[in-house]
Amino acid sequence: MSAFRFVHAADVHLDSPLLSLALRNPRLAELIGNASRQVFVRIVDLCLDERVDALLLAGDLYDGDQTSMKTARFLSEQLRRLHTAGVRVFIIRGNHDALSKITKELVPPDGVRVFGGRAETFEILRDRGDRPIVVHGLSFAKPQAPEGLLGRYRPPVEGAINIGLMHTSLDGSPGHDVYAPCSTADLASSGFRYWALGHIHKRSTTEGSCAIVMPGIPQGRDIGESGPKSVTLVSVLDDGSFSLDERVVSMAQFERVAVDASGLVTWPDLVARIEIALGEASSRSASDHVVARLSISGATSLAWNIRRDADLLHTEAESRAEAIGNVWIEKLETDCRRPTIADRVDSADPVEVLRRTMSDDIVESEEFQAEAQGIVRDLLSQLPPECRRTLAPDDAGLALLVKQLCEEGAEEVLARLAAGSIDGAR
Ligand SMILES: [Mn+2]
Repeated sequence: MSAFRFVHAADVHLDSPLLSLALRNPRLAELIGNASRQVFVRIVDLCLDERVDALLLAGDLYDGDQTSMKTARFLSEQLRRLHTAGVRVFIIRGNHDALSKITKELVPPDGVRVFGGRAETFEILRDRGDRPIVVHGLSFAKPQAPEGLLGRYRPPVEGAINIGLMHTSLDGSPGHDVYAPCSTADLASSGFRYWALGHIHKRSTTEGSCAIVMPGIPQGRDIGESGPKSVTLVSVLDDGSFSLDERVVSMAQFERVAVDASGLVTWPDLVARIEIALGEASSRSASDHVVARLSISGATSLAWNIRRDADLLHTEAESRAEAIGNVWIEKLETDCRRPTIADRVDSADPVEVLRRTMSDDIVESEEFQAEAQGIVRDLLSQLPPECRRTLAPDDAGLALLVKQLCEEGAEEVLARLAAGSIDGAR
């Protein structure tokens, strides 16, 4: 009895454009820009190293319209490596690479099966006496798939181990478009042994008499796709028993890195604390690179320096990240405040007195509010209507906007005044 082994991946989104405007660092943009290809090479390497029988790709292999001949050529080269090693490839198309969308494609080598817009089955020839393996698949014909697809699949083949590929948003999550909706309960009772799913970029697995696996995107593209990313190495025995092995393949992982600046009084101490946090994120990382979104918070007398010199701190963080190696700063967010009276700061501090005067006496007054609202109204009238509606949808929205702008303005003024007086602390 020999095991049938395969790798299941989905949502590779080859050569997808960079989503994050924060990737302004050209070297970081290059790293993330090439990562989808490098990760696909890793997936192929994994198939060859593990000598698997097949690779299953459950949709959105291409990102869509941007697909160029270079992408097609790259993919063709990689598929050929698998073909040469005798690894079969099963591909379905998802909403990004629906059959109607991808026209510039090279003829795949033998052994690569791209399922069409009608459900098909494919039996894998095995040694005598081995239980048959039947692979089922169905591609998105068009980018939209509002109806569930499960009913269109062929029934499971009796006596065989049935494996299905499906691109689906499952039960869906609020606020997201629905693609081929389907419940895990329906999949579990379908008589299939393994469902190789794609579409949702976050990994999830359900094990039991039917294994339902959503491997997630193998390489995150922005902070919304944070953490290590993986594919699944599956081994199935003739008695139907399965083993699922998550294999991290991501080149770079996005991570939120929090730095608590509470109590810090000198700039070098702050930089040192940032370096420690980045070093820890790097040691925790399962990928080669960490792309960090630094978030600095807490009550510190450096709050105003941080606010005024955020660009300098960003550069400091980048330089520390570079010293650690394979660590990048995607963005630096700061939400620090000066220690308040409760934190035992001298309430006679003139800057503190000025802050209270601005926030309690001036900004709160009706005359000031009326005048500020007039200025903001004038500015808004010069913006396109859609911007106006987003910024201030109604009178209450306008009042809120003015309040926020005043608070930020007051903090800016104070930051400049206060940081000037304690620059010596750096
Ligand atoms: Mn999709």
